[in-house]
Amino acid sequence: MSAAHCFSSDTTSRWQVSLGRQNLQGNNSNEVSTTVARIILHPNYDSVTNNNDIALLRLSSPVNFTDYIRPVCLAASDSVFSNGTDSWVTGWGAVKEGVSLPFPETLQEVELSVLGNSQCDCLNGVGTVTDNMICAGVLAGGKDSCQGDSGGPMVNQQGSVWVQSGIVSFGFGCARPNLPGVYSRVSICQSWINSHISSDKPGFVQFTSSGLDADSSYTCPGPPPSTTTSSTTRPSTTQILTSPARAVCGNAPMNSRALGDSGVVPGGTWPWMVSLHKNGVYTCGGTLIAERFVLTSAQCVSTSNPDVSEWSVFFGQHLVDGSEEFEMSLGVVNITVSNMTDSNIALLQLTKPVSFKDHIQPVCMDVSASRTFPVGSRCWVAGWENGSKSFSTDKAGSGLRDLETQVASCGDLSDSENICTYTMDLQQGDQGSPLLCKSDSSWFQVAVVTMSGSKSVRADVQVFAKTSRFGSLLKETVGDMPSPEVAATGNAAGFSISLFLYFVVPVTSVFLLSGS
Ligand code: 4AZ
Repeated sequence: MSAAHCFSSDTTSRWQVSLGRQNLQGNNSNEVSTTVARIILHPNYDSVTNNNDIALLRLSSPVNFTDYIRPVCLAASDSVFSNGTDSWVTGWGAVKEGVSLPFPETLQEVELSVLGNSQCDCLNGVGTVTDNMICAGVLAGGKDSCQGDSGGPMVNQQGSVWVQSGIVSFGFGCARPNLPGVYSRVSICQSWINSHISSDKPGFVQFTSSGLDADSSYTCPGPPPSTTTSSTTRPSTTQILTSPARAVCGNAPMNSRALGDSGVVPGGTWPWMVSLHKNGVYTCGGTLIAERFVLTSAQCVSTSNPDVSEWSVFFGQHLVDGSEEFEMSLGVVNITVSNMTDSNIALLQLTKPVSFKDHIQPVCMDVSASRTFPVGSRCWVAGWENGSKSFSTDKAGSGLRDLETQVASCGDLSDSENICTYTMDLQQGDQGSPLLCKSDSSWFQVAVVTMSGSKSVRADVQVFAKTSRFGSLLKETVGDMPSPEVAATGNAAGFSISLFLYFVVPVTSVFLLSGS
């Protein structure tokens, strides 16, 4: 049993399962390895919400049980895990955010307490935790599962028997205070698991917790935690562009996106989003990066000699909820395309400068590559997923959407050239859209979505070329760019014990951004 998000498909050929293993490096005298005959992903697994994040692997041949290799019991459907239930999580994942387990990568364990679903949902952002999930952690932070622990178990002891209650699934960062980790709830899946195993079914055990479950009466205290600056915490910042003063970038005064928010976005949320139309047809997303420049993917302009007269740029999208209304549009006088080896960008120079308002603002560009976006940082992609459809006469549900993700480790790939995130369901219409991450109090566009085939780190990780790669072209073409508001904010980092998944993962596999 593992997590569905560990698998990009049900293709078994590159997978191997190791059992009885203690270290990932060196010899393990008790180890047995086997290949996989079938990968069964939960049919209702949702990669956006992580709901039903469970998979079953049928091994190619039965394994013999030893003192080192034994099956765990599974929590039966009528199990109860009350707030505070003692739990253990094991794995070979990162020992804290962005820090992998040191040589020889010995299996780690951490003791955590179950946290009730209502409280966990309040803490992680209302709507993130479903009944198919179970949470555990310590509110003070410092102990958690982390990247690479996914698919591994959370177990609870009842008498002399260990019962698996959860599968490591997701969390915001690792070991941060008040952000408990989220696990797939095994007990909910009893009938689904049994339906795929005909003989030698797992041992389901009813787990019962003593004591009252305080969670059933829990309600969120105050407003849910917000990761973005809202107009209530900062005065509205309408920038007037009188030279020589530089405009401020990366301010989104109307943005109230909170942790876990993904989907159709209210007007003004991402004030730098523009939509690019070629001969009147929606073609790509783009971003306003200066009063006269828009950034998009080179693939959107495709031809080497683009005709500027075909293009128009729409600003101030979606001010009226539920309809596609734009504040205004402008033409293009010049298109500059970068000339690097894999991903490329295009810069569209506008016919006249745009005046910034609360809902029309430039995003920050890290031209000098001085910003870091550590593993676990929350980032968003905003875009019009199936663009051309969105701009048809059918206006229902056709607005700008966004997807939340987290920065993941790029493995062996250069961190200065690339940024890696957990896989999102990107569509063709997202081409040219930004990957947006906050640094201090400003929003930065860290990458442009392109639909080209891409490198891979792990099956659940997407690689983007950092926009800072194009720093010199940006400076040359755009000149002085708006700069972020100066702010000093500290970053708290906790310690977590490390865990990683049970399988020896092929470290490189070809990953293609979905272009369907
Ligand atoms: C991960 O990326 C991951 N703190 C797993 C668990 C948690 C965070 C990240 C929970 O595999």
